[in-house]
Amino acid sequence: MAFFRVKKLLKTSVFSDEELLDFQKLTYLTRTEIIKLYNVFCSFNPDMTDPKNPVLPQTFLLLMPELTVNPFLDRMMKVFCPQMRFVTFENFLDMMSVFSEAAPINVKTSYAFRMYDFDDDDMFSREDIQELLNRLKAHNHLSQKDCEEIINYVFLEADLDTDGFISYPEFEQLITKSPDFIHAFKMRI
Ligand SMILES: [Ca+2]
Ligand SMILES: [Ca+2]
Repeated sequence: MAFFRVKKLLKTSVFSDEELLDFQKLTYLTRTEIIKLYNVFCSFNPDMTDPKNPVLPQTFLLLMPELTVNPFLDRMMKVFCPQMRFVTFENFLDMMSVFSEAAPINVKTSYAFRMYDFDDDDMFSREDIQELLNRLKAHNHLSQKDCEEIINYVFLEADLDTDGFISYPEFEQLITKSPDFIHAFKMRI
């Protein structure tokens, strides 16, 4: 199922061709996707004080079909909406760009690292992986023993310098070995 079912006209008079081109350069989205996402964003009645960059309360993300049940929604908000309580259209485009089919693996990997580094210390600890698994547990029925085995396996595979943490370069290496992980980092527009 497509992320949005919007049948509005794929037109906007808000942006000039040049501005749309700028958005295309700054994202991995096509012109059509950008206009479609703008129409979706506006359909939630945002604050249009600046019509080129409307603003919605962050709770708007909860209304999106693929996000309501996402166990990492708080982390997505943290990473993509740094001003916290609000989501601007530009924040929304950045987020949808990273989750788009066209975003390269290295970009997805970098955002995945930020999202799953729960204590924001730029390293994956055993606690970060435990938190990741806790959030997935509800879906996968993992026991604590399963979690410990997974954590041990991840560290055996990824912690190349055996310092007890997975650094970003180690995470990148892990992703090249297990590209499936990053497939979850996708949403249809
Ligand atoms: Ca961490
Ligand atoms: Ca390490």
